[in-house]
Amino acid sequence: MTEPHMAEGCKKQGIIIKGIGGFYYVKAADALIECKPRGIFRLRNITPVAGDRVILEEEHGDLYISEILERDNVLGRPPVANVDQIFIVVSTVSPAANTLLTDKLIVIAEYYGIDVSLILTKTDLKENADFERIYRTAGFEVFNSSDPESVTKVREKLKDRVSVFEGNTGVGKSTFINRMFPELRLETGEISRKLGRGKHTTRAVELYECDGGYIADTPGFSTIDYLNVIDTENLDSCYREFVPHLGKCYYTDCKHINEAGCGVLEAFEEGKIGPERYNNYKVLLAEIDEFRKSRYK
Ligand SMILES: Nc1nc2c(ncn2[C@@H]2O[C@H](COP(=O)(O)OP(=O)(O)OP(=O)(O)O)[C@@H](O)[C@H]2O)c(=O)[nH]1
Ligand SMILES: [Mg+2]
Ligand SMILES: [Zn+2]
Repeated sequence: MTEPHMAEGCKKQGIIIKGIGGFYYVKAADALIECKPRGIFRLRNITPVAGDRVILEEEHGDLYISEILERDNVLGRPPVANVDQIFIVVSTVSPAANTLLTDKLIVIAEYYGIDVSLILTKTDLKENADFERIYRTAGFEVFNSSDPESVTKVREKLKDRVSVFEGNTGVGKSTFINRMFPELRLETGEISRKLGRGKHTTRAVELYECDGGYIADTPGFSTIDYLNVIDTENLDSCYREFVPHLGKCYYTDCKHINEAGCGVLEAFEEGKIGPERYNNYKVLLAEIDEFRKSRYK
């Protein structure tokens, strides 16, 4: 640990809550400190992000970010570091639930080994039993916003952890967080108005302290990110219901499309892997393949 008072000045450790226009807001002990990073980060092309655990050092009376502690993980656009768990929020209407987009967000979480659960919203307007079934069968916890206990159950999972809420604009991320923590009064918006402006209501990532942990409301995550993270070699291991069958394939580099002796296809034919997720896997595999070829040829 750092000494509270050192010869060259004061050092503190904290966590970046948000970054705006080159300034960072760092929560250290009970204080919220506005500061800038040392110039060395720019020289090394390193950008501190929300969720980073950092060391602050005093220089000429001001505190600067002098060190970024090793990250457990860092999610892409918008960037957040050291994420313990992800809630993917999906609405039944405006916008309608889309399993392909959902899978693109899920595979990133699976790739990094981050806990991931789903929240289905706007079920008061329309239900989507298929969506719930598809993801429960695949092994995910799916919370339904109409279930009176959903708010309590999700809130219990937030304790002492850094949790990120992601999903398409207008699905109700901020609304759901407000239901758990009304005191945050996050801005929410009418979808039609937002689409008209072409803007997200939530504009930047910000971490909020809650129950000993932090939650990040985000303006949605880019579903393009998965292309930069995942390769055709490891997509299968990001489909959790495939994992018990992966060792059974005859070919070690099996892609589970039409190969003989494929354990995944066998499980699919036996109904152990659902058709929606399996079809999405094939679409993602083709997209990744296309992307890699166009980039490396
Ligand atoms: N009927 C109904 N409306 C909801 C529900 N959740 C959210 N909404 C409405 O959907 C609109 C968008 O909600 P937001 O919470 O702003 O959505 P968001 O996901 O935070 O959107 P961005 O910040 O743009 O990413 C608002 O008008 C909400 O009132 C729900 O469960 N039921
Ligand atoms: Mg929002
Ligand atoms: Zn196979």
